[in-house]
Amino acid sequence: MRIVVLAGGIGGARFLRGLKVAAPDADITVIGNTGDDIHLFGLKVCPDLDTVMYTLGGGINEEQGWGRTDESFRVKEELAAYGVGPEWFGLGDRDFATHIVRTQMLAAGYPLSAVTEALCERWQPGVRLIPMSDDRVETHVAVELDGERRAIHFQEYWVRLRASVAAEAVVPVGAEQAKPAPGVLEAIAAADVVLFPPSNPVVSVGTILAVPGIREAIAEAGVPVVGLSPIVGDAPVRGMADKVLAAVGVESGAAAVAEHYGSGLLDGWLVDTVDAGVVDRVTEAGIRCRAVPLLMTDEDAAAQMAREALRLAEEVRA
Ligand code: FO1
Repeated sequence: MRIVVLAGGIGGARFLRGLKVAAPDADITVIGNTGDDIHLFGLKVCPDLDTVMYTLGGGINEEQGWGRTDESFRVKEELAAYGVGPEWFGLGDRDFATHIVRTQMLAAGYPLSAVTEALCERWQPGVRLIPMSDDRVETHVAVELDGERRAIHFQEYWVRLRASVAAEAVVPVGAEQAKPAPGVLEAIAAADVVLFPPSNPVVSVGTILAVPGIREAIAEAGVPVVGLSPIVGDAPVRGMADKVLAAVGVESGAAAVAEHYGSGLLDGWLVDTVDAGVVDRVTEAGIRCRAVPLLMTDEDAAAQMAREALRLAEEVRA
């Protein structure tokens, strides 16, 4: 079975770890969000690609969900001693090596997709990880700070401000001109099922879908497209989905997110058991819906969620 997954960071990576257990023989292609990418200290940092790569390759810091295990911050301390920031973004020494290799390869002329493939040779994530695009796309968030409207990088919104101010708009800068990376459209066309993990529907899955051609390829693939709600009750399981959903005028709820994707894209939707009450609303929107436990407390729970998603895909197909 060929499965295509559109993944953001922590939620996407943990779901993928479960999917590998649930479907050990499947051929899994992950289309990774690169809107969170940031240039720091002259280096290109790709948080979502790295989170997927480290999580599936056994190198992730499990408590944080991002960055390397057994990490130290000597380089960051030295940079700070020179007065070189930003001090709010935690790049560890081991993680730095990844960004140095990536930046060196990009400077040598390799596209991000080839660089990601090369990095994955070390990590052996057991999936094919492709960035959504080789072109630069950067998610910016419009906020009001000190009485002034400003557009800031998504990482500044999330890591420095901890999403403490309202997001007035979310813009994937560069997405309109971006092309899907080599292999993205081919993987979608060859897929038996497409899955949206419980990743952020605006700044993760939404950014991938904003690359011209990707949404259309999924809608036209003629295979089941099944998603899992990142909202349980009325709050995101992690992250700031509620804040960025408000920016695009969508209420923070499992049904509203399904409607936001829409029946033109989504065939099936899993909500948590606490949201069983919205199953009828989602069904009325033309999307087959089930309520199952959706908290990825451990790998078994993530595997069970993946099984439920694949089961719903089969129901849709039948
Ligand atoms: N998240 C934080 O909350 N604080 C950090 O200092 C931080 C640094 C960081 C460095 C590398 C990396 O790959 C991820 C990092 N993250 C950090 C996670 C990241 O900000 C977001 O969780 C994702 O971009 C959202 O998917």
